[in-house]
Amino acid sequence: MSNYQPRPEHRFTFGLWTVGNTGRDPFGEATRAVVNPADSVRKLAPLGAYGVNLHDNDLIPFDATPAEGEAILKEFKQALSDTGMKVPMATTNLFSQPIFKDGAFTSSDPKVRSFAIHKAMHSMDLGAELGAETYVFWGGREGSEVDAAKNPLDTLKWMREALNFLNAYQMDQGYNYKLCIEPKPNEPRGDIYLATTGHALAFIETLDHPENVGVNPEFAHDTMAGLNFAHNVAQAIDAGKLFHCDLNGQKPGRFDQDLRFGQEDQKTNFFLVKILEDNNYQGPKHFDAHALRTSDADDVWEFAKGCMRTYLILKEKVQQFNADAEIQGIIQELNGGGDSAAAAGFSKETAQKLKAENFDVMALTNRPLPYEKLDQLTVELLLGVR
Ligand code: GLT
Ligand code: MN
Ligand code: MN
Repeated sequence: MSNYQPRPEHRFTFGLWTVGNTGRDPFGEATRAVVNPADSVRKLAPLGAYGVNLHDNDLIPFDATPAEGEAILKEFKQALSDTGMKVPMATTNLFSQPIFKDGAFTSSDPKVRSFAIHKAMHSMDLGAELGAETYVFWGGREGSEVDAAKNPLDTLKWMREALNFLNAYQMDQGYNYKLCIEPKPNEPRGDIYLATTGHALAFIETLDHPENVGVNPEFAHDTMAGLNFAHNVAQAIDAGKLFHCDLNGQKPGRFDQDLRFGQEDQKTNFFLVKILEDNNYQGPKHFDAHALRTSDADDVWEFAKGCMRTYLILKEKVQQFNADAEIQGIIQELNGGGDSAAAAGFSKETAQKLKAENFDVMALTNRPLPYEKLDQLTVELLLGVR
């Protein structure tokens, strides 16, 4: 079996909204037909995916009657049990309906905020029924264009109230969800609150149960903010907060493209896969992307295969990088110097000793840093000539 054959143990997942994307954008209508969620499950399973994720309304339309909802759920559950596919993550659509045009948890209307929490509780029930273990909060409409309209400190308070309430609800129900905040800097709002992974990490510590809340960072979102996604993922791992990860492609300075994983910037993606693999990240690798608007229904499955295959190719490159004697020799030479005086912690004695120490500043300044050589070796490895 080829090294690039996806298997369920790789824990690759796709949102129903990703392979089900119809190609609609702000300037044009759909270019593909609506996909039945049960069909997406049956298509993804033989490709080697582990599962699908969903918003409440990806599966059960907002205006479905209870009887219609039941029938859809039955068909979907049948597809899951026939294929062995899982639903590891669920989330709430708090952005499509016009009632959320000025935010859900951060609407200035308390009734809208209450409705958003009501909708999220029902959606948590649905996710739990399907076996989801992670519950994501992407605040797509939680933002502003007119800063005179609301106090951003109020919006943080409202967001905190909602997340505390919903976490208490799910604990009370015995659902055992891990909650994740998914940050994004803008789009569809001019500015979205909790704009980046770092913002979310800081906010989580203000919640009632920070231990139960982590992040679901997305490559495209932090890249839109001009940030280094691999660095942000590292910070989430360091904080013990990488509960889930959204992988896709994005060019900086563009609209939210949600491109196939690895379509752009293979070097950053290589270091992202390296961070995940070297740190034994065990959560789902969720491709939150969609096929290009130009794709037909068949090409959508090429898109899905491509996301998983590129991840596995980069994983193999990581193994090659970690085993490359020349590359590892340079890294060892650069980083093998041991600890600084700070590593053992502060004491009056060590501080005094350090203050009295004489440093050979010229020698330290002139230590060789062969970064050109190291980066070229990395590039050659990635380009397949090494
Ligand atoms: C939407 C968004 C994604 C979020 C999804 C979860 S929906 O497609 O662009 O990044 O992960 O709500
Ligand atoms: Mn996105
Ligand atoms: Mn996402």
